[in-house]
Amino acid sequence: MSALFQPFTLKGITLRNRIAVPPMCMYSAKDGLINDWHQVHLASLARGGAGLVIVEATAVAPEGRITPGCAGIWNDDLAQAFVPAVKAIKAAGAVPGIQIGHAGRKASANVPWEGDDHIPAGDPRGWQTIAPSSIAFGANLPKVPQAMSLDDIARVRHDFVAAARRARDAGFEWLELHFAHGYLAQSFFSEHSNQRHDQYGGSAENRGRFLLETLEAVREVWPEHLPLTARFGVLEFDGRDEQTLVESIELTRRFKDAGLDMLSVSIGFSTPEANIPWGPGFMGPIAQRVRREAGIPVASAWGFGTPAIAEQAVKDQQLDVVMVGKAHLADPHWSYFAARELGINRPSWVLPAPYAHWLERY
Ligand code: FNR
Ligand code: 531
Repeated sequence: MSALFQPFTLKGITLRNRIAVPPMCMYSAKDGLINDWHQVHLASLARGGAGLVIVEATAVAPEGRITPGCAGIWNDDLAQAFVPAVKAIKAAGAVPGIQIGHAGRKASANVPWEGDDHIPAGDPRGWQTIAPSSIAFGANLPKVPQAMSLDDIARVRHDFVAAARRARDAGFEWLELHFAHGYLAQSFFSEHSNQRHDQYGGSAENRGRFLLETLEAVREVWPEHLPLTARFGVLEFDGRDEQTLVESIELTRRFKDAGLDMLSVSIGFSTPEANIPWGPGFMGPIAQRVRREAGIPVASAWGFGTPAIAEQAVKDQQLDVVMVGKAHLADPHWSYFAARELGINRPSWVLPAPYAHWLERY
Protein backbone atom coordinates (compact mmCIF):
# COMPACT_ATOMS: atom_id res chain seq x y z
CA MET A 1 0.00 0.00 0.00
CA SER A 2 1.33 3.44 -0.88
CA ALA A 3 1.43 6.05 1.88
CA LEU A 4 1.66 8.90 -0.64
CA PHE A 5 -1.58 7.91 -2.36
CA GLN A 6 -3.72 7.65 0.75
CA PRO A 7 -6.40 10.35 1.11
CA PHE A 8 -5.87 13.01 3.79
CA THR A 9 -8.68 14.71 5.69
CA LEU A 10 -8.13 18.00 7.50
CA LYS A 11 -11.19 19.63 9.07
CA GLY A 12 -13.97 19.31 6.41
CA ILE A 13 -11.64 18.85 3.42
CA THR A 14 -10.28 15.55 2.02
CA LEU A 15 -7.32 15.50 -0.38
CA ARG A 16 -7.31 12.57 -2.83
CA ASN A 17 -3.64 11.99 -1.98
CA ARG A 18 -0.70 13.46 0.00
CA ILE A 19 0.72 15.42 -2.94
CA ALA A 20 0.46 19.20 -3.04
CA VAL A 21 1.58 21.72 -5.61
CA PRO A 22 3.12 24.42 -3.41
CA PRO A 23 2.63 28.09 -4.18
CA MET A 24 4.91 29.14 -7.06
CA CYS A 25 5.07 32.76 -8.19
CA MET A 26 4.52 33.27 -11.90
CA TYR A 27 5.47 36.99 -11.78
CA SER A 28 3.01 37.48 -14.65
CA ALA A 29 0.25 39.64 -13.16
CA LYS A 30 -0.31 43.33 -13.87
CA ASP A 31 -1.23 45.59 -10.96
CA GLY A 32 -2.01 42.42 -9.04
CA LEU A 33 -4.47 41.10 -11.65
CA ILE A 34 -3.87 37.52 -12.80
CA ASN A 35 -4.55 36.56 -16.43
CA ASP A 36 -4.98 33.67 -18.85
CA TRP A 37 -1.45 32.38 -18.20
CA HIS A 38 -2.30 31.82 -14.54
CA GLN A 39 -5.44 29.90 -15.55
CA VAL A 40 -3.46 27.65 -17.90
CA HIS A 41 -0.72 27.16 -15.30
CA LEU A 42 -3.08 26.33 -12.43
CA ALA A 43 -5.59 24.19 -14.34
CA SER A 44 -2.82 22.09 -15.87
CA LEU A 45 -1.30 21.46 -12.43
CA ALA A 46 -4.69 20.43 -11.01
CA ARG A 47 -5.35 18.08 -13.93
CA GLY A 48 -2.15 16.14 -13.22
CA GLY A 49 -3.40 14.34 -10.13
CA ALA A 50 -2.09 16.30 -7.13
CA GLY A 51 -4.52 16.41 -4.19
CA LEU A 52 -3.97 20.10 -3.44
CA VAL A 53 -2.96 23.04 -5.62
CA ILE A 54 -1.94 26.18 -3.74
CA VAL A 55 -1.99 29.42 -5.73
CA GLU A 56 1.21 31.49 -5.56
CA ALA A 57 2.02 34.09 -2.92
CA THR A 58 -0.74 36.66 -3.38
CA ALA A 59 -0.18 40.11 -1.89
CA VAL A 60 -2.60 41.48 0.71
CA ALA A 61 -1.58 45.04 -0.27
CA PRO A 62 0.10 46.62 -3.36
CA GLU A 63 3.36 47.34 -1.48
CA GLY A 64 3.30 43.73 -0.28
CA ARG A 65 4.13 42.32 -3.70
CA ILE A 66 7.61 40.93 -4.21
CA THR A 67 7.69 42.27 -7.76
CA PRO A 68 5.36 44.39 -9.93
CA GLY A 69 4.37 41.06 -11.59
CA CYS A 70 3.04 39.45 -8.44
CA ALA A 71 -0.62 38.57 -7.86
CA GLY A 72 -2.73 40.54 -5.43
CA ILE A 73 -6.04 40.20 -3.60
CA TRP A 74 -6.28 43.66 -2.07
CA ASN A 75 -9.61 44.43 -3.72
CA ASP A 76 -12.71 42.56 -4.88
CA ASP A 77 -11.91 42.77 -8.62
CA LEU A 78 -8.55 41.08 -8.04
CA ALA A 79 -10.24 38.41 -5.95
CA GLN A 80 -12.86 37.71 -8.60
CA ALA A 81 -10.11 37.01 -11.15
CA PHE A 82 -9.25 33.85 -9.20
CA VAL A 83 -12.74 32.33 -9.54
CA PRO A 84 -12.11 30.57 -12.89
CA ALA A 85 -8.93 29.01 -11.48
CA VAL A 86 -10.76 27.87 -8.35
CA LYS A 87 -13.43 26.22 -10.49
CA ALA A 88 -10.84 24.62 -12.80
CA ILE A 89 -8.86 23.19 -9.87
CA LYS A 90 -12.04 21.72 -8.35
CA ALA A 91 -13.22 20.35 -11.72
CA ALA A 92 -9.91 18.49 -11.94
CA GLY A 93 -10.51 16.82 -8.58
CA ALA A 94 -7.95 18.82 -6.59
CA VAL A 95 -8.55 21.16 -3.67
CA PRO A 96 -7.99 24.87 -4.42
CA GLY A 97 -5.69 26.65 -1.98
CA ILE A 98 -4.13 30.09 -1.93
CA GLN A 99 -1.19 31.61 -0.09
CA ILE A 100 -1.56 35.22 1.07
CA GLY A 101 1.37 37.30 2.16
CA HIS A 102 3.29 40.56 2.32
CA ALA A 103 6.86 40.75 1.06
CA GLY A 104 8.02 43.41 3.55
CA ARG A 105 11.66 44.43 3.03
CA LYS A 106 12.02 41.97 0.13
CA ALA A 107 9.32 43.83 -1.86
CA SER A 108 9.87 46.14 -4.82
CA ALA A 109 12.16 43.70 -6.68
CA ASN A 110 12.67 42.80 -10.33
CA VAL A 111 11.26 39.49 -11.55
CA PRO A 112 13.88 36.71 -11.31
CA TRP A 113 14.61 36.53 -15.03
CA GLU A 114 15.17 40.33 -15.02
CA GLY A 115 17.63 40.42 -12.15
CA ASP A 116 16.03 39.11 -8.96
CA ASP A 117 17.25 42.28 -7.22
CA HIS A 118 15.65 45.42 -5.84
CA ILE A 119 14.28 47.90 -8.38
CA PRO A 120 16.73 50.85 -8.12
CA ALA A 121 15.70 53.92 -6.14
CA GLY A 122 14.14 56.53 -8.43
CA ASP A 123 12.82 53.89 -10.85
CA PRO A 124 9.04 54.56 -11.05
CA ARG A 125 8.33 50.80 -11.14
CA GLY A 126 9.49 50.48 -7.52
CA TRP A 127 8.14 51.62 -4.14
CA GLN A 128 9.13 52.28 -0.52
CA THR A 129 9.30 49.04 1.46
CA ILE A 130 8.21 48.50 5.07
CA ALA A 131 9.45 46.12 7.78
CA PRO A 132 9.67 45.71 11.56
CA SER A 133 12.95 47.63 11.64
CA SER A 134 14.95 49.80 9.22
CA ILE A 135 17.36 46.99 8.38
CA ALA A 136 18.00 46.02 4.74
CA PHE A 137 18.17 42.32 3.83
CA GLY A 138 21.47 42.97 2.05
CA ALA A 139 23.13 41.29 -0.96
CA ASN A 140 20.87 41.88 -3.99
CA LEU A 141 18.13 43.44 -1.83
CA PRO A 142 19.83 46.57 -0.38
CA LYS A 143 16.77 48.83 0.02
CA VAL A 144 16.40 50.13 3.60
CA PRO A 145 12.77 49.62 4.66
CA GLN A 146 10.73 52.09 6.71
CA ALA A 147 10.21 50.81 10.27
CA MET A 148 6.51 50.10 10.80
CA SER A 149 4.49 52.11 13.31
CA LEU A 150 1.87 50.40 15.47
CA ASP A 151 -0.73 51.82 13.04
CA ASP A 152 1.14 50.23 10.11
CA ILE A 153 1.13 46.90 11.96
CA ALA A 154 -2.61 47.13 12.59
CA ARG A 155 -3.23 48.12 8.94
CA VAL A 156 -1.30 45.15 7.53
CA ARG A 157 -2.99 42.77 9.95
CA HIS A 158 -6.31 44.11 8.69
CA ASP A 159 -5.12 43.62 5.09
CA PHE A 160 -4.48 39.91 5.86
CA VAL A 161 -8.01 39.59 7.28
CA ALA A 162 -9.59 41.33 4.27
CA ALA A 163 -7.55 39.09 1.93
CA ALA A 164 -8.71 35.96 3.76
CA ARG A 165 -12.33 37.10 3.49
CA ARG A 166 -11.93 37.66 -0.27
CA ALA A 167 -10.22 34.27 -0.72
CA ARG A 168 -13.13 32.65 1.11
CA ASP A 169 -15.65 34.45 -1.09
CA ALA A 170 -13.75 33.45 -4.24
CA GLY A 171 -14.28 29.81 -3.27
CA PHE A 172 -10.83 28.78 -2.04
CA GLU A 173 -11.01 25.84 0.42
CA TRP A 174 -7.47 25.96 1.86
CA LEU A 175 -5.66 29.08 3.09
CA GLU A 176 -1.92 29.36 3.70
CA LEU A 177 -0.51 32.39 5.49
CA HIS A 178 2.95 33.28 4.19
CA PHE A 179 4.99 33.36 7.39
CA ALA A 180 8.25 32.24 5.73
CA HIS A 181 11.12 33.08 3.37
CA GLY A 182 12.20 36.41 4.90
CA TYR A 183 9.01 38.24 3.96
CA LEU A 184 7.15 40.54 6.32
CA ALA A 185 5.74 38.03 8.85
CA GLN A 186 8.97 36.01 8.97
CA SER A 187 10.93 39.22 9.37
CA PHE A 188 9.06 40.01 12.58
CA PHE A 189 10.12 36.65 14.04
CA SER A 190 13.77 36.77 12.99
CA GLU A 191 16.34 38.72 15.00
CA HIS A 192 18.17 39.28 11.70
CA SER A 193 15.41 41.71 10.72
CA ASN A 194 13.53 42.63 13.90
CA GLN A 195 15.34 44.82 16.41
CA ARG A 196 12.29 46.63 17.76
CA HIS A 197 12.07 47.67 21.41
CA ASP A 198 8.28 47.61 21.74
CA GLN A 199 5.88 44.68 22.27
CA TYR A 200 6.71 43.38 18.76
CA GLY A 201 10.45 43.01 19.37
CA GLY A 202 13.00 41.47 21.73
CA SER A 203 11.78 38.19 23.27
CA ALA A 204 10.67 35.26 21.08
CA GLU A 205 7.13 35.84 22.33
CA ASN A 206 7.26 39.49 21.24
CA ARG A 207 8.83 38.61 17.88
CA GLY A 208 6.05 36.07 17.32
CA ARG A 209 3.31 38.52 18.23
CA PHE A 210 2.58 39.87 14.72
CA LEU A 211 2.32 36.32 13.33
CA LEU A 212 0.07 35.10 16.17
CA GLU A 213 -2.18 38.19 16.12
CA THR A 214 -2.53 37.89 12.34
CA LEU A 215 -3.41 34.20 12.61
CA GLU A 216 -5.97 34.87 15.35
CA ALA A 217 -7.59 37.67 13.31
CA VAL A 218 -7.70 35.57 10.13
CA ARG A 219 -9.11 32.57 12.03
CA GLU A 220 -12.16 34.67 12.92
CA VAL A 221 -13.12 35.15 9.24
CA TRP A 222 -11.84 31.89 7.73
CA PRO A 223 -14.57 29.19 7.88
CA GLU A 224 -14.04 26.71 10.74
CA HIS A 225 -14.51 23.68 8.44
CA LEU A 226 -11.80 24.78 5.98
CA PRO A 227 -8.07 24.24 6.71
CA LEU A 228 -6.18 27.31 7.88
CA THR A 229 -2.44 26.73 7.45
CA ALA A 230 0.78 28.70 7.49
CA ARG A 231 4.13 28.34 5.78
CA PHE A 232 6.73 29.18 8.43
CA GLY A 233 10.54 29.29 8.32
CA VAL A 234 11.44 27.29 11.45
CA LEU A 235 15.19 27.74 11.08
CA GLU A 236 17.68 29.91 9.20
CA PHE A 237 20.74 27.64 8.73
CA ASP A 238 22.70 30.57 10.21
CA GLY A 239 24.56 28.63 12.91
CA ARG A 240 21.86 29.21 15.55
CA ASP A 241 19.44 26.53 14.40
CA GLU A 242 18.79 24.76 17.71
CA GLN A 243 17.72 27.97 19.47
CA THR A 244 15.63 29.08 16.50
CA LEU A 245 13.96 25.66 16.25
CA VAL A 246 13.06 25.65 19.96
CA GLU A 247 11.52 29.14 19.61
CA SER A 248 9.75 28.17 16.36
CA ILE A 249 8.24 25.01 17.82
CA GLU A 250 7.01 26.94 20.85
CA LEU A 251 5.38 29.53 18.56
CA THR A 252 3.90 26.69 16.45
CA ARG A 253 2.26 25.31 19.61
CA ARG A 254 0.70 28.77 20.13
CA PHE A 255 -0.40 28.80 16.47
CA LYS A 256 -2.11 25.44 17.04
CA ASP A 257 -3.88 26.71 20.17
CA ALA A 258 -5.05 29.72 18.10
CA GLY A 259 -6.64 27.42 15.51
CA LEU A 260 -3.90 26.65 12.97
CA ASP A 261 -4.70 23.31 11.32
CA MET A 262 -1.36 22.51 9.64
CA LEU A 263 2.14 23.96 9.38
CA SER A 264 4.09 23.97 6.13
CA VAL A 265 7.62 23.71 7.51
CA SER A 266 10.05 25.84 5.56
CA ILE A 267 13.18 27.99 5.78
CA GLY A 268 13.53 31.50 7.12
CA PHE A 269 15.67 32.99 4.31
CA SER A 270 16.11 35.99 6.62
CA THR A 271 19.81 36.46 5.94
CA PRO A 272 21.95 36.23 2.79
CA GLU A 273 24.57 34.46 4.94
CA ALA A 274 22.48 31.27 5.28
CA ASN A 275 24.31 27.97 4.66
CA ILE A 276 21.49 25.76 3.40
CA PRO A 277 22.23 22.01 3.15
CA TRP A 278 20.32 21.57 -0.13
CA GLY A 279 19.55 17.95 -0.93
CA PRO A 280 16.69 15.56 -1.70
CA GLY A 281 14.08 15.88 1.07
CA PHE A 282 16.54 17.50 3.47
CA MET A 283 13.72 19.25 5.36
CA GLY A 284 12.04 15.91 6.22
CA PRO A 285 13.68 15.31 9.63
CA ILE A 286 13.13 18.95 10.63
CA ALA A 287 9.46 18.73 9.66
CA GLN A 288 9.17 15.47 11.63
CA ARG A 289 10.56 17.16 14.75
CA VAL A 290 8.00 20.01 14.44
CA ARG A 291 5.21 17.48 13.82
CA ARG A 292 6.10 15.55 16.96
CA GLU A 293 7.01 18.38 19.32
CA ALA A 294 4.21 20.77 18.33
CA GLY A 295 1.67 17.96 17.76
CA ILE A 296 0.38 19.41 14.48
CA PRO A 297 0.08 17.96 10.95
CA VAL A 298 2.91 19.19 8.73
CA ALA A 299 3.77 19.64 5.10
CA SER A 300 7.17 20.51 3.70
CA ALA A 301 9.05 20.89 0.44
CA TRP A 302 12.56 21.09 -1.01
CA GLY A 303 13.69 18.20 -3.13
CA PHE A 304 10.80 15.78 -2.65
CA GLY A 305 10.23 15.56 -6.42
CA THR A 306 11.32 11.90 -6.63
CA PRO A 307 8.41 9.48 -6.01
CA ALA A 308 10.40 7.15 -3.74
CA ILE A 309 11.57 10.08 -1.59
CA ALA A 310 8.07 11.52 -1.33
CA GLU A 311 6.66 8.07 -0.49
CA GLN A 312 9.29 7.46 2.21
CA ALA A 313 8.69 10.86 3.84
CA VAL A 314 5.01 10.04 4.38
CA LYS A 315 5.68 6.41 5.33
CA ASP A 316 8.27 7.52 7.93
CA GLN A 317 5.73 10.03 9.31
CA GLN A 318 7.99 12.99 8.53
CA LEU A 319 5.22 14.69 6.54
CA ASP A 320 1.47 14.43 6.22
CA VAL A 321 1.48 16.29 2.88
CA VAL A 322 4.43 16.49 0.48
CA MET A 323 4.92 19.67 -1.53
CA VAL A 324 6.40 19.02 -4.96
CA GLY A 325 7.31 22.28 -6.69
CA LYS A 326 9.75 22.49 -9.59
CA ALA A 327 9.08 18.88 -10.65
CA HIS A 328 5.48 19.96 -11.33
CA LEU A 329 6.69 22.80 -13.54
CA ALA A 330 8.49 20.18 -15.61
CA ASP A 331 5.56 17.75 -15.59
CA PRO A 332 2.04 18.71 -14.45
CA HIS A 333 1.25 14.96 -14.46
CA TRP A 334 3.95 14.26 -11.86
CA SER A 335 1.41 12.53 -9.58
CA TYR A 336 0.19 10.15 -12.29
CA PHE A 337 3.71 9.02 -13.19
CA ALA A 338 4.70 8.86 -9.51
CA ALA A 339 1.85 6.41 -8.92
CA ARG A 340 3.06 4.24 -11.78
CA GLU A 341 6.64 4.37 -10.49
CA LEU A 342 5.36 3.25 -7.08
CA GLY A 343 3.63 0.28 -8.69
CA ILE A 344 0.10 1.69 -8.51
CA ASN A 345 -1.65 0.77 -11.73
CA ARG A 346 -4.92 2.40 -10.76
CA PRO A 347 -5.09 5.74 -12.62
CA SER A 348 -8.52 6.26 -11.07
CA TRP A 349 -6.71 6.81 -7.78
CA VAL A 350 -5.06 9.83 -9.31
CA LEU A 351 -7.02 11.13 -12.29
CA PRO A 352 -10.69 11.91 -12.97
CA ALA A 353 -12.77 9.30 -14.83
CA PRO A 354 -12.58 10.91 -18.33
CA TYR A 355 -8.84 10.21 -18.27
CA ALA A 356 -8.59 7.23 -15.88
CA HIS A 357 -11.10 5.07 -17.75
CA TRP A 358 -8.96 4.95 -20.89
CA LEU A 359 -5.58 4.90 -19.18
CA GLU A 360 -6.68 1.97 -17.05
CA ARG A 361 -7.80 -0.17 -19.97
CA TYR A 362 -6.04 0.55 -23.25
C1 FNR B 1 8.69 29.09 -5.37
N1 FNR B 1 8.48 28.94 -4.00
C2 FNR B 1 7.49 29.66 -3.37
N2 FNR B 1 7.24 29.45 -2.04
C3 FNR B 1 6.21 30.11 -1.41
O1 FNR B 1 6.00 29.91 -0.22
N3 FNR B 1 5.42 30.97 -2.13
C4 FNR B 1 5.63 31.21 -3.45
O2 FNR B 1 4.87 31.96 -4.07
C5 FNR B 1 6.73 30.59 -4.09
N4 FNR B 1 7.05 30.86 -5.40
C6 FNR B 1 7.96 30.08 -6.07
C7 FNR B 1 8.12 30.21 -7.45
C8 FNR B 1 8.98 29.35 -8.12
C9 FNR B 1 9.10 29.48 -9.63
C10 FNR B 1 9.72 28.37 -7.41
C11 FNR B 1 10.65 27.43 -8.13
C12 FNR B 1 9.57 28.24 -6.06
C13 FNR B 1 9.11 27.81 -3.28
C14 FNR B 1 8.32 26.51 -3.63
O3 FNR B 1 7.00 26.59 -3.12
C15 FNR B 1 9.01 25.29 -3.04
O4 FNR B 1 9.05 25.41 -1.64
C16 FNR B 1 10.44 25.17 -3.55
O5 FNR B 1 10.48 25.27 -4.97
C17 FNR B 1 11.06 23.84 -3.09
O6 FNR B 1 10.34 22.74 -3.58
P1 FNR B 1 10.90 21.90 -4.85
O7 FNR B 1 10.85 22.86 -6.02
O8 FNR B 1 12.28 21.47 -4.49
O9 FNR B 1 9.92 20.76 -4.98
C1 531 C 1 12.40 30.56 -2.44
C2 531 C 1 13.33 29.68 -3.20
C3 531 C 1 14.66 29.73 -2.90
C4 531 C 1 15.54 28.91 -3.58
C5 531 C 1 15.07 28.03 -4.54
C6 531 C 1 13.72 27.97 -4.84
C7 531 C 1 12.84 28.80 -4.16
N1 531 C 1 11.40 31.16 -3.28
C8 531 C 1 10.50 31.88 -2.39
C9 531 C 1 9.33 32.36 -3.16
C10 531 C 1 9.75 33.29 -4.28
C11 531 C 1 10.76 32.59 -5.18
C12 531 C 1 11.91 31.99 -4.38
C13 531 C 1 8.26 32.91 -2.25
O1 531 C 1 8.16 32.46 -1.11
C14 531 C 1 7.32 33.93 -2.75
